[in-house]
Amino acid sequence: MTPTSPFTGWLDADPEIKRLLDDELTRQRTTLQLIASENFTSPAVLAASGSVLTNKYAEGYPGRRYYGGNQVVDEVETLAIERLKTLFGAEHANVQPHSGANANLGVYKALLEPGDTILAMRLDQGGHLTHGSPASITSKVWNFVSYGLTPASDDPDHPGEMIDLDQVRSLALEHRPKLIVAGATAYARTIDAKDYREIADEIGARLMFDLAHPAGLVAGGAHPSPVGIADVVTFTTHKTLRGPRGGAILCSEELAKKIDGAIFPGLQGGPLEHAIAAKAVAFREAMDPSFSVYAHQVVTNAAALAAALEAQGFRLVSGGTDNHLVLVDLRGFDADLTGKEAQEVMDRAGITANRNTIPDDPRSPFVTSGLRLGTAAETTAGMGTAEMAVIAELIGRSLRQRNDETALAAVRADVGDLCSRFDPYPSLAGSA
Ligand code: DSN
Repeated sequence: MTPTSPFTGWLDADPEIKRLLDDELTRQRTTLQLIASENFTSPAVLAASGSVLTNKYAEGYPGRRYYGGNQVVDEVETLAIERLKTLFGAEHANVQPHSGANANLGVYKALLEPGDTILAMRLDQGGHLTHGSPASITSKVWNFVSYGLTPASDDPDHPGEMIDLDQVRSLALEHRPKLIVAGATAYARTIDAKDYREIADEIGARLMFDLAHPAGLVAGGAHPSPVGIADVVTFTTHKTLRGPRGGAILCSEELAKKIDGAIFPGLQGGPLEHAIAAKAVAFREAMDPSFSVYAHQVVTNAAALAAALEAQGFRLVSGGTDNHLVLVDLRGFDADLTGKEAQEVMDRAGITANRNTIPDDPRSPFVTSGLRLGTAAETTAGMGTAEMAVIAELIGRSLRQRNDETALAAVRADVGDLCSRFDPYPSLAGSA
């Protein structure tokens, strides 16, 4: 019989992309992945992400679609919603946001009018672009007032650079925002929703918690949950939660209609049902008791990495960590070393991280004086506290010897040895 389909089979038809995917799998396997917002997602999540659900248009919500043929998709999305509600104990879940940025935009759109005031954390203090950065559309549509951290302190018993809740309260009383945003992208300490709830209640504001970074820690019981305290909780599914790239929103039944309408049709068209299926897979994985062990190990590893980095002579913003990340102030280690150069040097040594602004950074966001490091990915690969000490030593060695290519090659070889013992994907042959 003559085949009628034009397809010849997986990626054999595209050797260039096949090679690049193989190259990326090799990179992820053979170098250290320390970007705090990344993780190694499971082969099951990868399979769902690459499934035929990518073909389906499904504008609307389960049972209320604008296209035919959504019987299966409705079951997929309902499963994702129910699993997510169970995982976090939430009344309502929306799994359609394409990203954390869209989730945040959706909440602003649902709860506010253009021009309304929002109180959120400033980007250079650890906040996210969508928390009102001048570079983000959020700052063009809404009026942002920004809070930051307390001043740095040399007293190890009273470290500074903590979220300045007194400032949050006084700005809230002065500006009467309609919405207060808690949560950060580069903050190493616990953020307790209850502190913000009190302030929001004092002025009758809504409270949104951007949980993108610690979502997996909350799911695994290693971090306090803002669900039921904040009016709305947004997050991405690909960081500590270890799912596919994407976003999600949790809220009370009271806000469900507004939130759903703000995401579709307010902000997005067709949902990415292949991503939603992959989110459902990840939510199920996060309900397994082994995920709680993982989440606690991520935190233990970050504390071990922090201590080992301090022993290498690095100063840590906020004096340490309670979560999955550490923010390094490079200036004490070497006044001439920028975050940009450190990131590039570490790349050459096989250590992947991102430069980051530190509070009141004298350098631009493109150059920076800091490095952000996270433990979520390498903990998935099986690393523990002993490996965190090795990683800190490799980082210290590469940055001290950054102008010596032979020394960097030696670090690269040691990184390769370490990674060869912790392969995140032993079952994948290639073309992941
Ligand atoms: N860019 C993400 C992060 O790295 O934290 C936030 O959107």
